[in-house]
Amino acid sequence: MSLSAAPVAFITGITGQDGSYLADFLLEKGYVVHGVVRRTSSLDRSRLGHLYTDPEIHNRRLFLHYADLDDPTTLRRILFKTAPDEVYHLAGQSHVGLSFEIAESTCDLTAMGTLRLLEMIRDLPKPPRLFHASSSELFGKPTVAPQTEATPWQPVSPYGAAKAFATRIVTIYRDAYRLHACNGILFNHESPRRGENFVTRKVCRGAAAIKLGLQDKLTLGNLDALRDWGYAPDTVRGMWLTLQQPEADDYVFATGQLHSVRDLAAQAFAAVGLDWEAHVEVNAAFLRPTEAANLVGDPTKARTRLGWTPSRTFEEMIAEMTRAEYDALSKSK
Ligand code: NAP
Ligand code: G4F
Repeated sequence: MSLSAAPVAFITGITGQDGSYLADFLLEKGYVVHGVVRRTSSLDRSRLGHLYTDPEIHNRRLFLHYADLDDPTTLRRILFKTAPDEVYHLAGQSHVGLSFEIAESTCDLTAMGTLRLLEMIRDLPKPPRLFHASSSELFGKPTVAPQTEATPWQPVSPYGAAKAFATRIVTIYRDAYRLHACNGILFNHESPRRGENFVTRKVCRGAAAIKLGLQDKLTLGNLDALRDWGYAPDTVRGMWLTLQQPEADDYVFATGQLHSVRDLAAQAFAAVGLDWEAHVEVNAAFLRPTEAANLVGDPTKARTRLGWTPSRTFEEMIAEMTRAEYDALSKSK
């Protein structure tokens, strides 16, 4: 495909777990990819390192632009200049626990940031299709399980409330202005590229570090918490499938399987031949003021309409993540 005929994607949050996998996926499909990066004091963008260092890709098919979700004039200019066919809106403060500590900025970026982006898209001469990364945190403590696209929302965190606003405003703009705007209601999804302060990565890294003698104990919060943990590369495939449909719509992406933090610890420690109970301790500092519960998704709509299915089991994914941590820590030892 010649570059001028290639579809153009625009990703907010390209340096994150999902953004980096989505960039890999879209480049593989022949897209030209534009990503938004924030100016920080460090140039370390390790999740994109393999793309950055490839001269066939960086600045030829992958372009990074400085902007921030709270800097609409810059974002607007880049959107006009790049004229994307598809926008994937993934940027935001994504840590639920931290949203209680930095509530205002979390809500501003996630809720108002999405509204501002919709306003920009609405003004473009040819409005692109939009995918918004919504969350199972919308549901809070639902009374029905599993949750579908029709399950009522009752968020219990600042993060969840902000995602509820963002999700609803996407639907409103779809109906009011006929934008091809879609929500993916994403249940937890993990990978070796997950942020280090999310529980799966923290546990896999802790197990590997203890095995290598680099750490004695692993300190966690609520061991009874249950989550529907899927695999991030599967989720980004779902994002792309969502935008290829003729009609804009919302889809749940989930595995339908629940596991506890206890199961997670048992699985990760077993992957390095250790007994988790000998090494894990609980500290109330990691408990949250209120905690979502009973979050398990029903991906029937995504399966039947998009042909989307998960490619990994929870056990396979945790084994892969623990192996990746073990290999990385062994090299740095
Ligand atoms: P992540 O790894 O935390 O990545 C978040 C991305 O947002 C990073 O690229 C980050 O940039 C960027 N960002 C944060 N604040 C920004 C700002 N003010 N301006 C511009 N960019 C900003 O999150 P993820 O796991 O990839 O998740 C992607 C999206 O899906 C998020 O919106 C998250 O809330 C949502 N989601 C995720 C899950 C999940 O299980 N992973 C489930 C449901 C929904 P820096 O690299 O500079 O920090
Ligand atoms: O890994 P977590 O921090 O993920 P959480 O809160 O479910 O949020 C993630 O998934 C959401 C989808 O529902 C996304 F919208 C959101 O952006 C993010 O990606 O915590 C998972 C569970 C929680 O119940 C938490 O209380 O693990 C429990 N937990 C127990 N000990 C811990 C810890 N969580 C963290 N981060 N650290 C702990 O030490």
